Amino acid sequence: MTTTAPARTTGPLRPLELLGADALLDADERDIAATVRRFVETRLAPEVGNWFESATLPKELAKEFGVLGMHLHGYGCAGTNAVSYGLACLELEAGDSGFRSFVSVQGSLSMFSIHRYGSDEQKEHWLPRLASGDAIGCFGLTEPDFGSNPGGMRTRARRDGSDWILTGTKMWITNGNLADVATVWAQTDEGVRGFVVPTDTPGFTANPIHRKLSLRASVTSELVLDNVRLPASAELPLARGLGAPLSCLNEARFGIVFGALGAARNSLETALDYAASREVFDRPLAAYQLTQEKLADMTLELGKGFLLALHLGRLKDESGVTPEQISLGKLNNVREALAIARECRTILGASGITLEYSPLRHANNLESVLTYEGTSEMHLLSIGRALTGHAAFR
Ligand code: TGC
Ligand code: FAD
Repeated sequence: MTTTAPARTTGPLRPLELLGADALLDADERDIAATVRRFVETRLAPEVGNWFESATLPKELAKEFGVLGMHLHGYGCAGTNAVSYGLACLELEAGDSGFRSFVSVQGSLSMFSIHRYGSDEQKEHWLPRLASGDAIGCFGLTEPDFGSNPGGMRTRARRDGSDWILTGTKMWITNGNLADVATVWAQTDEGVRGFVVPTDTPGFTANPIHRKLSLRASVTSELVLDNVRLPASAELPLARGLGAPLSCLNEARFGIVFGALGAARNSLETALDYAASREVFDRPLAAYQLTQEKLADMTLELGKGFLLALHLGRLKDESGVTPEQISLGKLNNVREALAIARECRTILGASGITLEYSPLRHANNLESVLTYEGTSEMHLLSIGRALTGHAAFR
């Protein structure tokens, strides 16, 4: 059989076009990505600089995203494949990591925890309204003294008759001040358990964390649980031990594997456009070899990251993906996205330090993405354990 090689292109091309990324997706996947991309470009991108500057994210956006819990089945969720969910995360994070974070926490942490571990009553009550954005959820695992090591958590749930009483503090909780419901993880006499806590329960307080330099278009909070009394029905009946919250993290980390590439792609497209129009020493910046080396190297890393994300997505859809495989993707793609966003900022010169251009905003955001959902060090150790059989966490 003979095949004809596609004609050589002399450009200009967008970075993922050069890779031929679209040819690896089916029609539904391309449609979902295009729909989310249009929403980001028309509704979110014009406002993101203002939201970042004023450190806000309007609560009303929840009803507009249209992708909350899209990869879950039933209860008003779309039931798409994992690759489609990943592509939606990529397009959202091309706008800002804060948008992807909102969707990750709502769909992969709050909704997934209830979907996987909840009772029928909890699912029927919360999932449809979380899917539509009529309710907002958050996920409280991290504590002030226990981030990388959540197994040390001090938040305690004790029984009082058939009720539970929760006491403790959760820290760095995305959407904490916007949330109607919090999934809270606590230590009990029988090990770690999860609880579905309506945020208007007496004793529950959310305090916003101010003066962030990163992920400013996202609400981050401290949750204080001061003798919060809950009925027995608030416990997630199927969640037993630390493995339950950690399994939710796999879902959110998977979204980040794709999502971080959105921040990188948008930074690179911004730098390409700038380099094309900016004249230095009487010629476009794009025409210099040093600039082209930067652009080519970044395009290569973006493309490799996309192939890795797609590989993990296909594995997840076909046979499942292990936590260590997700660690490979999260570690690489966030690390490379951050390097790309920083390098793009250099191409923009002084203009790159303002909110007029996205790369430095993306780089600042990616500092959080590098830390949350398992720091780079945790993912290195997770890969190290898989390779050697030795756990070097402690
Ligand atoms: P270890 O002894 O290894 O494990 C305890 C139990 O959990 C199981 N397990 C997992 N299960 C499912 N998925 C995973 N990824 C799992 N990792 C471990 C394990 O098999 C065991 O089960 P069992 O039945 O034998 O008891 O636990 P360890 O205490 O040694 O800790 C391991 C370590 C360090 C990898 C883990 O604690 C960890 O992942 N730390 C990082 C914490 C983290 O990522 N926190 C994220 C909080 S949420 C967030 O950041 C949201 S950001 C907003 C956004 O997403 O946009
Ligand atoms: P630490 O665990 O104190 O780590 C500090 C440094 O020590 C890191 O570099 C770490 O890698 C390193 N380190 C730790 N242990 C080891 C070791 N064994 N060997 C070598 N190095 C080590 N959490 C939630 O539960 N829900 C949320 O919604 C949420 N949203 C977040 C939003 C933002 C914007 C941020 C920044 C964080 C959020 N987090 C959330 C918390 C996040 O998951 C934690 O910040 C993260 O897990 C790291 O914990 P830590 O900040 O306490 O750092």
